[in-house]
Amino acid sequence: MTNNPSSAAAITLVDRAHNIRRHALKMGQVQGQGYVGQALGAADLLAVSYFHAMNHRPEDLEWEQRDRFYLSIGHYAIALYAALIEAQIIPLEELETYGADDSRLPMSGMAAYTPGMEITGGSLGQGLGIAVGACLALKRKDSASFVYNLLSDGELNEGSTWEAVMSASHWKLDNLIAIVDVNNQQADGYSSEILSFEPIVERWQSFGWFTQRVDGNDIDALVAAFDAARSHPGAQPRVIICDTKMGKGVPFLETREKTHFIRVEEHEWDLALNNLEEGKHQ
Ligand SMILES: Cc1ncc(C[n+]2csc(CCOP(=O)(O)OP(=O)(O)O)c2C)c(N)n1
Ligand SMILES: [Mg+2]
Repeated sequence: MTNNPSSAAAITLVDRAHNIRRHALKMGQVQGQGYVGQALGAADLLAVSYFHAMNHRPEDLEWEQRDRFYLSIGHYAIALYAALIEAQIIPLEELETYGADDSRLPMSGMAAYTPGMEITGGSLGQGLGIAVGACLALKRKDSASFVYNLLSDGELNEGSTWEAVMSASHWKLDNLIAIVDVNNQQADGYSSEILSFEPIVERWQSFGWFTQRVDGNDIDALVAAFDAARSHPGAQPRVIICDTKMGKGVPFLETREKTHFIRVEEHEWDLALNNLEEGKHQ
């Protein structure tokens, strides 16, 4: 972030990720259900994106030189809202409106409603293509901005994703950084069993991308990968494949089966929030 308030200077990325998880759980609690497992799993990569990697100005969302964050997976909106709340782009108290009529935080993300949300995702497999178009436009404007595109392992089942993968290297889009959240889950079961995405590194490499694979819940590994993606000298797009754990930080959600969309019982929300706090102090 370019505006780093001095009071926030001591907040570490681990703290940021923790706060993102807490905001997401609190939003989930409002509805009693949701895509909470994804938010817990992706919190670390969101913390590194918003508080380490990206140049952006929370007080000036239209700043032309900003790096863009394109959320391809509309159902991950709760995760993005949590990051936007942590970045003070959305006020903390607004999380109480999550999923309500007229809220700026609908359960499935809508860019027109939510400050800081750059694209409307939801129809899987579209986000990377949108990012390719944006990267081409930025290059034509001689912009130095990067586009970060978060997509899911389920989106690797979509042919349109691979069309975009191929186009990005054809156009030598070295301003494009794709982040793939490999949680090995999708709506109908394990991603690896529904349509295997392996060998994932070799596949992206074979399409001409600078490819890294990291533990997506390891902040230090993420920082190193995001830095390397940005500074890589090759005229090629970059991808960071992040292996994440659904429900990360809340043990009883980490081990729950079928976590694509979860209902959490009323008494379990406080337990989940307590578990998260306890985990922080271990
Ligand atoms: C083109 C399209 N097909 C189907 C869906 C329905 N759908 C919504 S989320 C989802 C699962 C996608 O996999 P992933 O994003 O990896 O799931 P998660 O990790 O969140 O469980 C599906 C099939 C959709 N949104 N778009
Ligand atoms: Mg998935």
